[in-house]
Amino acid sequence: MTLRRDTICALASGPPPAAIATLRISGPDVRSIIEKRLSKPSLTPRRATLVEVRSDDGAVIDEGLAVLMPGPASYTGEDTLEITLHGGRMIIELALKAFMSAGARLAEPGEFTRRAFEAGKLDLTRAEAVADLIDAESEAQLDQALRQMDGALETLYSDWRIQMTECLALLEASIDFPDEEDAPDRVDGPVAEKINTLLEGLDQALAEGNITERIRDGFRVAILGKPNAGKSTLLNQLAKREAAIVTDIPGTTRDVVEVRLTLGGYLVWVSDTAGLRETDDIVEAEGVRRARQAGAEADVRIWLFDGRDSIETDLVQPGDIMVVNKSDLAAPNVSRDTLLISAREGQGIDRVEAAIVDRLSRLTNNLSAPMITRARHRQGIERAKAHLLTALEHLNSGMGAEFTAEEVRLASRELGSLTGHVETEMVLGAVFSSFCIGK
Ligand SMILES: Nc1nc2c(ncn2[C@@H]2O[C@H](COP(=O)(O)OP(=O)(O)OP(=O)(O)O)[C@@H](O)[C@H]2O)c(=O)[nH]1
Ligand SMILES: [Mg+2]
Repeated sequence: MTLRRDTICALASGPPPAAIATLRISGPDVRSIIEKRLSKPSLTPRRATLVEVRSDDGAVIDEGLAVLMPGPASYTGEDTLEITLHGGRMIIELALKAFMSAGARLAEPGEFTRRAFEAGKLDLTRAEAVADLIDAESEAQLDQALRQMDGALETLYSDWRIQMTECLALLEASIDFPDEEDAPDRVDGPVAEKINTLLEGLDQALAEGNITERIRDGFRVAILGKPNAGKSTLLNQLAKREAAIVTDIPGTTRDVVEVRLTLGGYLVWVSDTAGLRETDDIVEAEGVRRARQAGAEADVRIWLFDGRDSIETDLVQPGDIMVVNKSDLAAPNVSRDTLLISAREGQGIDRVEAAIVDRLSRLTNNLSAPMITRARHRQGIERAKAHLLTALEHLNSGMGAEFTAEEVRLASRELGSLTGHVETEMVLGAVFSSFCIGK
């Protein structure tokens, strides 16, 4: 039995009031809604037509451009109407009400894309890319989303699944024809080789995934140093606003203060931290503990020194950025790769930014597309990897091809659930509920 779908409608453009608003309707009742609520009873497919939208009592709500995209050649695969009206709150509300009284209901978050997925228009990785495209705030995020939209991840996962299927074919053959001359031994070698190649690929993707998740969620940059070095002043300069409190009292910052920036096309979270020192003050001591933690978790560390103090480098690691501050008060001799700035005067901030971007581009340089961007994918790949490792163990301990095959099958299932080829309602719900309404 095929379920008769209902018709959904939603505001697909940004929050009102705005110059214009695009409403979207998709489902079997689109044509009858057009007949009931628009001033033209039918529309030429894929052609923008000027129409009036009317409420159920016939009153004109607004006039706008409507485009009918008949299924299956539409985003959702169903008949879809997109209509652009003036972007006022009242107009949008009344228009949606008019569509609802003619048979539509309000869409849930991501429901249009979910229908596209269910109509086979895109796999789950591409559906996620749609959400990422919308959310992208930096060029690197956009690049990544576009690549995923292009099917880069889907291709990677299906290649892996094909290799797993080949493994299974070998194993099945040895199960079905056990009497063939030393059959198990003949397949063990090739199967182990295939599994090892797969594991290498999975491992590489996992290693790169750390970076790509950062591209999506933002890199972490921590400003560290002694009390009063000017860390909060530097943060405020980078943020171009007074995000953190600045005073001449050492130990002013206690909590980690984070600001979100885009630098050189990357999304970055910069955190200002408590000055590192021994202290009996329990609040400050907690601040120092958090500062150390922020430093340990950061992708890029900036060590800030007061130019009048001695420069201690015990905690500095290779790749960290060394910055000497208060150049207006003292300009000590520093090594070539140490930056000399005056945070208060706003001098040299651009060089600090450039140094951050330089570190980030080094991190992202060696990435081979395609890449994993979400924790969901990393976890799926990790589970697939665990099954493959168990498969190898079974193979090596001579457990029998059935056991090895079962693990390979489970690994393949994990990848299938990433693309949506093996569907589980839970996965679909989790993916689409993070979308915005109207998408
Ligand atoms: N002359 C001069 N003073 C600066 C400069 N940068 C910061 N200061 C001053 O140094 C003092 C401390 O600055 P903060 O930014 O609060 O220092 P901090 O490193 O955040 O200090 P804690 O939060 O205590 O760890 C303030 O009085 C700032 O105005 C600078 O470039 N030149
Ligand atoms: Mg501070």
